[in-house]
Formats: sequence, C-alpha cells, structure tokens
Amino acid sequence: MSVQQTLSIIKPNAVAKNAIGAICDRFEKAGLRILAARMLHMSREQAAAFYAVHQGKPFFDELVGFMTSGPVLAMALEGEDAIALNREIMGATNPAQAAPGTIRADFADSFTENAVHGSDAPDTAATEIAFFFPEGVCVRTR
Ligand code: DGI
Repeated sequence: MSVQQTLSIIKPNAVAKNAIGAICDRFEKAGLRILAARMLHMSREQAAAFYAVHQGKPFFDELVGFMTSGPVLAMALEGEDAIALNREIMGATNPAQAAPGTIRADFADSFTENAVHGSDAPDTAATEIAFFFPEGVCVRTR
C-alpha cells in the first residue's frame, strides 16, 4: 500500500445529468481526497491528445466527439492505492460489465458514454495529471 495520485475525469454525460456531487461523494467516502479540480470544455485537439493511445481504433472518433460534447470536471485525487481504488469505484470500462453499485453501473449511458475516466498506472497518472494541471496540484497537510 502506498499513497498515490490519480487523474479522474467526470465525463460530459455525467456532468449533463448533474451527477458531479454524487460522484465526488463516492470518491470522498472511499477516502480519496481532491487535490485539484478544473471544469473545462475540451477542444478536439485536447481530447485527441489525451486519448492519443487509442488513435486509429474504431471507437476513436466517437470517443473524441463525446469528450468534446460538453464540459468535463478533471480532478487530481490522492489516497492509499488511489489508482486501483478509483478504478474499483468506477467499475469496468464497458458499463454492461460494471459491478452493481459502481459509478459506471449507475451513471454510464453506453460504452462510449461511460461517465468517468481514471488513470490506469502510476506513469499514466503522472502524465495525465500534468496534462490538466501543468501548474501542479495542492499538497494536503491536514
Ligand atoms: O481506462 P478506461 O477509460 O477504462 O478504458 P480505455 O482507456 O481502454 O478506453 C478509453 C475510453 O474509450 C473508454 O472509457 C471508453 C472508450 N472505449 C474503449 N474501448 C471501447 C470504447 N468505446 C467503445 N464504444 N467501444 C470500445 O470497444
């Protein structure tokens, strides 16, 4: 167990259904702390760069279209084993396979519109946090 940081995005479909508070409540109740938060409407260039690893895949254009369809809330979260904990709370990428009670089971509308993003490893977490928070994030002292 170690304290980690991870990048969370509340995606446009979840923002549109006013679920920011409900989703952040799940993070906080699980012990994840919000170190930084930024509401933004991503450009096509930003979304394509963020998901560059998926360029050329059949779902890429739909993914970029969705991620630019409305505002998102990007957050840096911190906690014990934050990366795995966040992904557990989120549920499986395909909401049809997400366990009951997970964020995706409760707030996803489709495979593409699956409500939240969470980093999958320490190196991607660091890259993704720097992508949205180049100025750095808060250090929690209490
Ligand atoms: O890290 P995740 O978001 O759980 O999953 P990922 O990095 O493999 O994929 C990024 C996003 O792309 C995912 O949240 C939803 C979308 N996606 C991935 N695979 C598929 C997909 N969308 C569709 N429609 N079909 C897919 O096979």
